[in-house]
Amino acid sequence: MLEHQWMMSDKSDDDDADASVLVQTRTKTKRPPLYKVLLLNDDYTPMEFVVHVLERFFGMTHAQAFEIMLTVHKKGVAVVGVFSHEIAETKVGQVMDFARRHQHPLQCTMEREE
Ligand code: TYC
Repeated sequence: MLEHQWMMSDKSDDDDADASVLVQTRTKTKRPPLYKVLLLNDDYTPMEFVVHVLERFFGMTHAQAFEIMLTVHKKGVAVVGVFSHEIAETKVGQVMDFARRHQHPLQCTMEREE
């Protein structure tokens, strides 16, 4: 019985500063960042090829694709779409792979939106 005396005098186990205190925290849900997919101009990729890329991978009509292609041709670069990181990476990969397979130097990149 003497061995159990310490249990009665030990007060360090049930103070008000213990782990059973629950704190309500705010649920702050930040939306994930978006990424711009950019098409770059060059001197060699045929205009028709760029138009085809924009129709095929970015769902543009022929008229939309032609307009964006001309913007890139004149200004050097244009945003061709805004996507999640994963979708943007996929689009860039698809365009780069398609251009390489056709031996065109067309460049496509992505950039995080502000
Ligand atoms: N500048 C190219 C030409 O004159 C056409 C072109 C347009 C190339 C857009 C790339 O992203 C591009 N043939």
